[in-house]
Amino acid sequence: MHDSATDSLYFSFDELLQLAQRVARHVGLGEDHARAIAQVVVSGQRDACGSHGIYRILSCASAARTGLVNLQAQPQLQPVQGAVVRVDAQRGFSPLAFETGLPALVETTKRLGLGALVINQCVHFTALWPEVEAITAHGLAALIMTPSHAWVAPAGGSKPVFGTNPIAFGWPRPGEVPYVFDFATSAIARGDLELHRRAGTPLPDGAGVDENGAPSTDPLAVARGAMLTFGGHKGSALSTMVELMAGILIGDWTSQDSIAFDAGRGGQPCHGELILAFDPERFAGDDWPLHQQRAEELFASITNQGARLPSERRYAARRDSERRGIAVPRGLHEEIMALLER
Ligand code: NDP
Ligand code: PYC
Repeated sequence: MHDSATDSLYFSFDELLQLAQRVARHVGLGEDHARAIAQVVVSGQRDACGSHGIYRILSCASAARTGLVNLQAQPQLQPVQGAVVRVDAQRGFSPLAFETGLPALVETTKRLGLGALVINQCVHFTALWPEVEAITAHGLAALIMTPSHAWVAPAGGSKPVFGTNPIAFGWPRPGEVPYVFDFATSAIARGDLELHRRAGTPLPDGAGVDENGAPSTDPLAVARGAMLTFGGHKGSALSTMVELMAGILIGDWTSQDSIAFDAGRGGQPCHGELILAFDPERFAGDDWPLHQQRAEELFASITNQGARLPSERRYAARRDSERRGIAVPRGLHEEIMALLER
């Protein structure tokens, strides 16, 4: 269906899933990768996540063409060591590596109360909330972080050191969608900078500096200069933590290593990811249902005053998509179809 008011086409989840899978296979990805990637980017489009929806299939295709991604990688699940489940992604895309490690993460977390899934050497271009939701679906809380490419300057500096380094958190709720937040520690995500560049629109104030360190809202100037963290020194410290915990701690690359490996080829970041899971029944003990109710009271004290919970916009978009189909801007759809001709 085409809506001329929004110039968007509307698809069912399965239609869009098949299109994304076709593109992924067309650029040379194996069947399992194509399925796992399509699931994530179509979920993003369904939830109106502009920077990490179906648009990302374009990033996936261009990354595949750099030759830096192992398109047939079979993620290797390593023997579990204590609370640490490790998957070597073999330089393939991350969604299949996450799927490979999830069952062992859930089992380990339920056994020990706390579990870590370490993914090494994955090429990463997706949002983190689909992984958070996959963990909260098991009644567990989740905390996830990952580096990216060094595009972001530390507070007080003007040279890129950090990636856009997202942090995501999820809390399971009885009979409800989970409480989830998921954001870049940069003022805006790189995906949003790209969308501004494509649309020819300025960045918000505070998003970045040009090559001379002067504040700029020009996406191209900021791409040549540096993006900035959100919240000044606070975002800068959180971003440093992501480099340490999801890079150095797990024996993997930092955002600086990732961009050095890319060497100007314009591919997607390659590094590790740290996924922590917590079993509330082990932490809170037999009184967990009581404490879970206290969490609900906390959420109510936020929403009762008109404030919203993170992910509420996303869940509302999901409901809309389920009702009337998933909207894809016509121009973006044309670009995706053109990929199939190349
Ligand atoms: P946003 O700033 O769009 O949103 C951040 C979070 O805050 C969301 O959970 C959002 O919920 C919530 N939120 C927004 N406004 C409000 C509000 N007024 N009240 C309460 N909560 C609110 O995220 P970013 O642009 O920083 O990141 C977008 C995506 O990019 C993320 O999914 C992230 O994982 C991904 N990303 C991935 C990277 C990678 O290396 N793989 C790197 C950087 C980013 P809601 O969605 O409902 O608005
Ligand atoms: O939007 O910053 C971003 C991003 C980096 C890698 C994937 N998404």
